[in-house]
Amino acid sequence: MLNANLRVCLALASLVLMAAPALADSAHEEARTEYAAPKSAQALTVDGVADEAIWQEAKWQDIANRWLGPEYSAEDFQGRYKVVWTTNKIYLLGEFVDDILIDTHRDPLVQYWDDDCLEIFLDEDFSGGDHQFNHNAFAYHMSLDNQAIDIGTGKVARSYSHHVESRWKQQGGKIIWELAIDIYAADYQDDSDSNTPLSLSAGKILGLMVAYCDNDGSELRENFIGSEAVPSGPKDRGWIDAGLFGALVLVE
Ligand SMILES: [Ca+2]
Ligand SMILES: [Ca+2]
Ligand SMILES: [Ca+2]
Ligand SMILES: [Ca+2]
Repeated sequence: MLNANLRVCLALASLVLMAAPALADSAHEEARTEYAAPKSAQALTVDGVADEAIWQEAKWQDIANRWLGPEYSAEDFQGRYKVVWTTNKIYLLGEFVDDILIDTHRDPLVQYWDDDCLEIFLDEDFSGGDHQFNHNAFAYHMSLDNQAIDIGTGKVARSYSHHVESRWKQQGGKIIWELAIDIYAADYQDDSDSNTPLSLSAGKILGLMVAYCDNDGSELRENFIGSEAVPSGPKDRGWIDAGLFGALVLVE
């Protein structure tokens, strides 16, 4: 039989559990964004032109948390993104203002974060946790030549460009960047050709964070600006810590 104190403790614990928001868990920082992505019946054309009707149904999410570098102006950088999905892929639309586009390191595996670079962090099962040298989550660093680079389990950078179809276009002073991304689970094997992208369905929750490395002519990137707030610790640690990612909810 439970004693009275223990019974009170258990009652309080269950109240706390009931009161907690669904997406607050110990694996993630508090106050993560929650993005509801609408489903597209058809595959989209990845061409940097957002003329598919489904894009009108998705809401914009700002990329406005300054993780590294000094204050910047609206002419220097602005960014926001949308997401839609199909059974086969996640589609991301980025809209950016960047006054100078730069790709100094022509080798895609060298200092890719110090060129202008769109970073898309994806955690297939919203598990949070470390993903530096494993595939618990991916951090696709998209270069201006549309390559996707991340660190593999061999602890060196490698190309995952076969996971991401990417095209961008300038339009009215803005960069419209459209991407289609295959989603892989944590059991992804580098150097294997038998990895299979997951089939997606409504109700699934993934971890997602989007960021931009802005360089306008410096040796190192000038700003690193992301979609999630980083309340404590190193603000640029998304490439290691999936606990910073927001929740991407797939809805019908
Ligand atoms: Ca398109
Ligand atoms: Ca800039
Ligand atoms: Ca994971
Ligand atoms: Ca730039």
